[in-house]
Amino acid sequence: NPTVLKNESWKFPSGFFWGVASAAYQIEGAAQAEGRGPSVWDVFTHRSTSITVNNDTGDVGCNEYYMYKQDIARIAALGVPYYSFSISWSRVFPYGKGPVNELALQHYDDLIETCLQYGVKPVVTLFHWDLPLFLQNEYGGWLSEEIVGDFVAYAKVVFGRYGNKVSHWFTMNEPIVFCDEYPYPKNYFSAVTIAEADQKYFCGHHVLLAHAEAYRLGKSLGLNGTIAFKNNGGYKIPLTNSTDDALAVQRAWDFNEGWFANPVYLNGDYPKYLKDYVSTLGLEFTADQKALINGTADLFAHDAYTSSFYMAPDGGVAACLANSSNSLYPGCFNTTNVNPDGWNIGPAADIYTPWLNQATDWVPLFLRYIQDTWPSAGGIAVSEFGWAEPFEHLKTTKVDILYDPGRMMYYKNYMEAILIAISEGVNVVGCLAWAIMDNLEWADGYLPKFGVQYVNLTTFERSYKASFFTYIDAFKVYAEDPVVPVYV
Ligand code: PNW
Repeated sequence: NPTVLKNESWKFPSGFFWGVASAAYQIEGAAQAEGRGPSVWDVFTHRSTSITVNNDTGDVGCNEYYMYKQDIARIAALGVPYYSFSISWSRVFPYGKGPVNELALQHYDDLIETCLQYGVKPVVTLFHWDLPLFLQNEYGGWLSEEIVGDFVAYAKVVFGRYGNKVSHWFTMNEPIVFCDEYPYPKNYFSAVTIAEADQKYFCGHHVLLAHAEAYRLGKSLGLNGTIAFKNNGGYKIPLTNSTDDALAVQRAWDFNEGWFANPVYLNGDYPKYLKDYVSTLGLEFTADQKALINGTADLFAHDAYTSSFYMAPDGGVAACLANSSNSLYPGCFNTTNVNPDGWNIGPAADIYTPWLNQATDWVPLFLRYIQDTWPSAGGIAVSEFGWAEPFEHLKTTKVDILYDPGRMMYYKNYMEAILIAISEGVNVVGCLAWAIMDNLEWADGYLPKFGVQYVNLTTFERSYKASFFTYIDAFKVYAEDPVVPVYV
């Protein structure tokens, strides 16, 4: 029985917010509908040398743009209380800025009203990677500080329109991912004069300023929902107890989570090891900018899928730092999923998703690390977690597809891990399972399956997978609040 946990007195406290998540480009489709402008992802998926698996695109996606009423009804019928989705910037502003597209705003009006009608609280992300193409072409997108004003103008329209109907706002999804790959998707947009390896740090700098300005705007408008951004990354376990591995682990935190978390949660500034490097690029915040950025999140939202071992590069950290042509420079840390005895850190996910292992044993330590390192009065939300079932993309019969024991195990163990963390005093306030349904997994196309629902990409019929019930059962058994199915 997947819902029997270790200690039945453990509880998700009253008010714990939980649900399922999606992102606009991955599910909406309707790429040409109702005045939507192109985003960088439309170009990427349509280029002649497309890098997406099978030349897959988001043109039609899961057809969610036309099926959202059914999608909301389907989750409400299981008692899911929160739905996290993103708004497409290039629907609202087809050119990224300038004229507002009223049809797009009406679409999201109805999406949000439908949620509320079904008792499902909307959780909204403003930017989940689908940058309006016009802004990339005009000034290099996130590489230019010009984007700060355009992002805030977009935030102003969305905040103004949907205001207090949204319980939790996220400004950005995973800047580590989209800046790391900048210009995301990589190797397409010829960019400016900044060395390719350094572009991500310029992106990150402008993300922090844009996030902070949007947060301050939201507060000045008196929004009653929380505002934060979605950070991401796995737990980092030293491969050995050597001092060089310990140093490499700290460098890895600084170059990943700390890149965005230190400025927002600690002091408005970059963490030490990252700062050493980015200051050589002239990326330093003024005193006013530090004051602007510091404290601009109401909770710590982390997309916390997995864990990995981290270690010093071959030859050691110091030698790597002395050699800027080392492939691991400037981070100078390395990572592996296999420990020195040859054991994998946990079962591997789909072969298209090599960064993901089922390593839920570390989740309580991970959540404690976040709480101790970047304290947030609003607690921690696991804003995404999920599993790409091995070989699920090869299944052909519906019976096989809907039985997903790997994902059932992942959610069962993960929910147990959150309960352990809560029982040990970590303030975990919510979690959002990725994803509401199988969808476009970016450059990997529709092959990896992260959904708790299957989507037939020909008929667009949706079907619940077994793991969806495992996830919900955790709340039926262990939540102080009842799970209430809603039918309208
Ligand atoms: C997230 N990693 O991306 C994104 O927010 C989703 O859009 C995506 O579909 C989902 O996870 C599954 O991939 C990540 O390398 C990409 O650790 C990479 C990593 C984590 C999350």
